[in-house]
Amino acid sequence: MKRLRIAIQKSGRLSENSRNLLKECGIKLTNGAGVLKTSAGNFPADILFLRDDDIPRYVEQQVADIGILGENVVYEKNMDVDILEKLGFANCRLSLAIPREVEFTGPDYFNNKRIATSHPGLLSEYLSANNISARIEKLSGSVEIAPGIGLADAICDIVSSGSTLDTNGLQEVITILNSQAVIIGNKNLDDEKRAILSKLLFRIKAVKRSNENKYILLNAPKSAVDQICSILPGIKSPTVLPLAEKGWCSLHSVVREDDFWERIDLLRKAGAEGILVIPIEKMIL
Ligand code: PRT
Ligand code: ZN
Repeated sequence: MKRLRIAIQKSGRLSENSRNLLKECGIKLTNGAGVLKTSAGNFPADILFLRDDDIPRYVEQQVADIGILGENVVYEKNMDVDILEKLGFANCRLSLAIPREVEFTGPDYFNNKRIATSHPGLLSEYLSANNISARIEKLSGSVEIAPGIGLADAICDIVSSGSTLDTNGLQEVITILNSQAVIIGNKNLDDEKRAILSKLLFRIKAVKRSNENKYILLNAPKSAVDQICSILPGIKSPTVLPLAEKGWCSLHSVVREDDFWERIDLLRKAGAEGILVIPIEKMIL
């Protein structure tokens, strides 16, 4: 039987989340750090540990069948691969930044400026789409120090919290791209590999959904049930169970993590009590 070759980052910001995702999908990685390849014991997959920059090329050439990496690298490398699923971690953005004391006058500011970056492909695409003529200074790291040492007038770099820009006296002025970790796949997988891949993607979606949702239980007076049901759309309709105490019932439902606090406030206003919120292990629809 064939095995799906999955490339993940060897060591870096994506490694731990990538390993955890596979683990949550029931794929046990037997070997620890220091190896380049390992076999999953209980799933037809081999894992390759690579530098993230190499993953798009290896997937295009089918050295690996699929890979997990940042969208920014996928677009930067511009290889012929499919983006199969967004994974919701390693969220960041590729932005242009200039010294804090300089007044920003709009995209034209960058005309005839020198911009340091390790994302020359995405930057030059942005510049030509906006008719800006600037010089790109390609660096492989420590881009944020370039303006301070006189190497560039601006930078184009990955920003997450913004503290690196802040520490280096820079202000973020334009976001070129929002990025998160994604799964990419080779375009010519045979049927057998596609079958393994669809099994994996099914599990990944279940894990993602469980991370994005919480299970909620609460008690409420029966008279408030309709209003509470409208606050809790749930997967289908909420489960409503009678309580021993007359006139009261218990409601169970699923809420999305992102609007969770707003819903809790609305529920309390509607008369809900004893609210319990529980993480979901797996969510299969
Ligand atoms: O060795 P290898 O080539 O595999 O790894 P790498 O060093 O090229 O990449 P790595 O591990 O640093 O990042 C992998 C991916 O994580 C990136 O391609 C992004 O998709 C994503 N990611 C998420 C980030 C960040 N957040 C991030 N904050 N990548 C880099 N940074 C850096 C950024 O370059 C800057 O120096 O962190 C600094 C900014 O962070 P804040 O929080 O101060 O704004
Ligand atoms: Zn890299």
